[in-house]
Amino acid sequence: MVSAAAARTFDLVIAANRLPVDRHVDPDGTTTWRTSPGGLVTAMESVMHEREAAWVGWAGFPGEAPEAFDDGALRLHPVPLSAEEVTDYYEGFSNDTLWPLYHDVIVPPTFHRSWWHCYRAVNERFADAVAEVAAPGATVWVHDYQLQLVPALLRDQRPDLRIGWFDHIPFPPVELFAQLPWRAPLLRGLIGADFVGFQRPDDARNFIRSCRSVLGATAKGDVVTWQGSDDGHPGSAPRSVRAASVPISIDAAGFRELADRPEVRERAAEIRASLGNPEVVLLGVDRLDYTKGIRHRLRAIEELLADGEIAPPQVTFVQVATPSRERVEAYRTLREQIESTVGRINGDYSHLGDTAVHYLHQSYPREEMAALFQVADIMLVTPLRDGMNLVAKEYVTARHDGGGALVLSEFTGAAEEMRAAYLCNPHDIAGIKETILRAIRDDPAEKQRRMRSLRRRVRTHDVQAWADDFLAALAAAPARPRRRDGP
Ligand code: ADQ
Repeated sequence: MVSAAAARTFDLVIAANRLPVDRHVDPDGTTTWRTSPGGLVTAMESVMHEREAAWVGWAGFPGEAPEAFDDGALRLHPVPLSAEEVTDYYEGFSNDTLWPLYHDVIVPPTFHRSWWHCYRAVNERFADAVAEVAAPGATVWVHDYQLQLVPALLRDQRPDLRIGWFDHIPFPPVELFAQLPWRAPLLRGLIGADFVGFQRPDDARNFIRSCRSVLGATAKGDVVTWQGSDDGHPGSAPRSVRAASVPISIDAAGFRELADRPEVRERAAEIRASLGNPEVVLLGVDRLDYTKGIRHRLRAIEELLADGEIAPPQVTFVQVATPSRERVEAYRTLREQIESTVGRINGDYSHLGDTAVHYLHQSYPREEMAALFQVADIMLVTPLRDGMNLVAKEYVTARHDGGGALVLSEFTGAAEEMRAAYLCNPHDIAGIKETILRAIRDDPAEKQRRMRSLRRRVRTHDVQAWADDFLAALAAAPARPRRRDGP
């Protein structure tokens, strides 16, 4: 169902689970929309300027969707979700089936047929909404695991469109993907695209192997060809799709400028003083998610305290854990585990005025995040599995003073590019401990050399480059784009 206001059509259409704005209702009942902070919005702004573009997504609250409206040059098309759909499509199939399955089954995925039916219905609604607003021959960029059926559903209605899909999270090895009862329709959904982009080359390879093994498709290089099917289901026509890695990044210039502001530097000094001016501040910043390895990290910190290798007030650990998906059981359990572990560690190793672990379960403005990064002598980014991890890129960018050190899990997309970090296996507690100590004790010149190299990488591969590379690959697909350094 699309409102009459949707009669305008656009050459570029973005489809993502969420719109790039959040609704705020003031006490007097007036509604305002504020741009949500985040890399995707910035990246899209940079590709959408000078182009008429529309963004199709959920407005973030259940029930009837508002009419389409303009946000600057961007036309926003809210897609409605009922409360039941939020539970079944979003919290259920997206976050309790696909999310754990695509992150190495760190917790067991839940399979419910009713969730799948709902996921399909919501994907159909998104495809219909995009079909309404896309101009003839338009480019459509679909984002992420919540909308994997959209490419084929859209292709069936609108064969004239150029359709791309980008996967922000890992794509699992076929041995895990094959567990999914709906593996075939999901892949058929994706191969409706002309180009599918992934964070790492391994993710693209996993996708190609799944297409071969599950659908019997053939692959030549990074192009998958499927002969189609006569079963009449969505996405039955023969297709060729190219799959390659296009790693996402941050708005490096913007974040550097933010971190350089006098008020941010002053705030950093204030935070350091409030921690008692320790010699070494260790920092973790993550959404409170079981993929982020927070429990393993705390275990390593607890053992370092027990071994007497680190102790407050000289060394202190700050863990920022952003509230996340609190209606999903696995996330509630994780929060309890983490908070009881932090309580135990502080009970055993803190003294009055000297806290071993500072734990903050809150969201902060960008300025505060930049100040925190500047305080961190050692940044701990140790997910068990992560599509990319933008925190690692934000950290090195914020430390343009030349200081700091990054401890980075091998199982992040970021590790593929950020080889100069102190890499570790996040499952290996002894290994994390050793890597943290090495990062603390290494020669300052060696640390600076590593940080310089990391900053250069992020500066030259920023979010603008990511968006440009994706769109160039989409325009040329299934051939490779004519760029030397493109995906
Ligand atoms: P996420 O899993 O959300 O993203 P990440 O890439 O680290 O993970 O991005 C988190 C963002 O939230 C960062 O910009 C960070 O600064 C911000 N943030 C974290 N804690 C915050 C807090 N307390 N207050 C305010 N801001 C906070 C998914 C995938 C990743 C992939 C991204 C982008 O899981 O692997 O890198 O999408 O593709």
